[in-house]
Amino acid sequence: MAPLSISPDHPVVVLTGAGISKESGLSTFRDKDGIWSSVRIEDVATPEAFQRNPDAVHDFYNKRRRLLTEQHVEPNAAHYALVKLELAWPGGILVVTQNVDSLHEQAGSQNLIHMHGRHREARCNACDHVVAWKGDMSTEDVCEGCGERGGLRPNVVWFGETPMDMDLIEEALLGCGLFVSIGTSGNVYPAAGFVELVRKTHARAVELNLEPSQGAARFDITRYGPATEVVPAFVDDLIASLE
Ligand code: BV8
Repeated sequence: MAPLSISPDHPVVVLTGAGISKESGLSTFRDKDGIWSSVRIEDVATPEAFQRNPDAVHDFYNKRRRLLTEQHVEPNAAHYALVKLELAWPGGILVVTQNVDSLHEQAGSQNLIHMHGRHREARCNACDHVVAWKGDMSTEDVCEGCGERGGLRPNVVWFGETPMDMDLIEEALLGCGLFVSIGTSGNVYPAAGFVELVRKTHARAVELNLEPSQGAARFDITRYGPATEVVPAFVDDLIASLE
C-alpha cells in the first residue's frame, strides 16, 4: 500500500454515499436489492414527480424516514472512525455526505455538509421555510412559516435540482491535501466529479468502497471491503502517519 505522505497541516475532505450507511441497516440505491430496484427515480425523486403526484413522493420518503426511527438505525464503526479522524487531524476534516440520514451527526461529526439535504427536515415550496420533521409528511400539512397547506416537501435535493453548499464544497476540495471517497458508486453528479476537481491540485485521492466505483481509475489509492473494516483501518493508518 502506497505510503500516506500527506501533510497534516492540510485539511481532509471526505465524501460519503449510501455505502457507509449499509452496515447500519439502510439500503443503498444501486446495489441489486437497492432502492432504485423497486422504484423509478422519475416517479419519486424529481420536482416534476412531486408536481405530478405529491402523495406518491411523500409515501416514498415517509417509508424511508419511518425506517430510521422504527429500526433504531445507529451509526457504525465507519461513521465513528471519521469522528476519530476529525478529533485527531491537525489540518481539520470536512465530511460532505450525499446521504440524507443523520448517522454522521449521531456519531458526532461536527464539520459536515448534507449536499443532498436531510430526511428529517421539511421545506415549504411557497416560502422556503425549513423545519425539523420526524414523522410522516403529507399534502395536508401546513407550513408554520407562511400558513400555506400542501406545499411542504422533504428538504432533500432531487434530480435536476442544485445540490446544497456547492461553493463551500468546491472551495474545500480545491484547498484540501487529501480527498477520501467512501461508499459511493460514482454515478451521481456533481458528487461523482469531485475527484476530477481534486486531481487538478496536488492532493491525494483515496477510494474506500465495497467494490470499484465508476470513477475508481481516478484515485491514487483504493482499498476495497466493507466500510466498517476499511474506513477504521485507513483512519488508523492516517493517524499513525502523524507520529
Ligand atoms: C445537478 C436525494 C445541476 C435524496 C439524490 C453531469 C453533471 C451535472 C449533473 C448531471 C450530470 N449528468 C447527469 C446529471 C444529472 C443528475 C445525475 O447525476 N444523474 C445521474 C443518475 C446520471 N444530477 C443531478 O440532477 C444533481 N443536480 O446536477 O444540478 C448542478 C450541477 C453542478 C453544480 C450545480 C448544479 C442532483 C443529484 C442529487 C439527486 N438526489 N438523493 C434521496 O432520495 O436520498 S441522489 C442519491 O444518489 C442519493 O443522494 C445517493 O447518496 C446518491 C448517490 O448514490 P450512492 O450514495 O453512490 O449510492 P449507490 O447505491 O449508487 O452506491 C452505493 C455504493 O456503496 C456502491 O458503490 C456499493 O458498492 C457501496 N457499498 C455497498 N455496501 C457497502 C459499500 N461500501 C462500503 N461498505 C459497504 N458495506
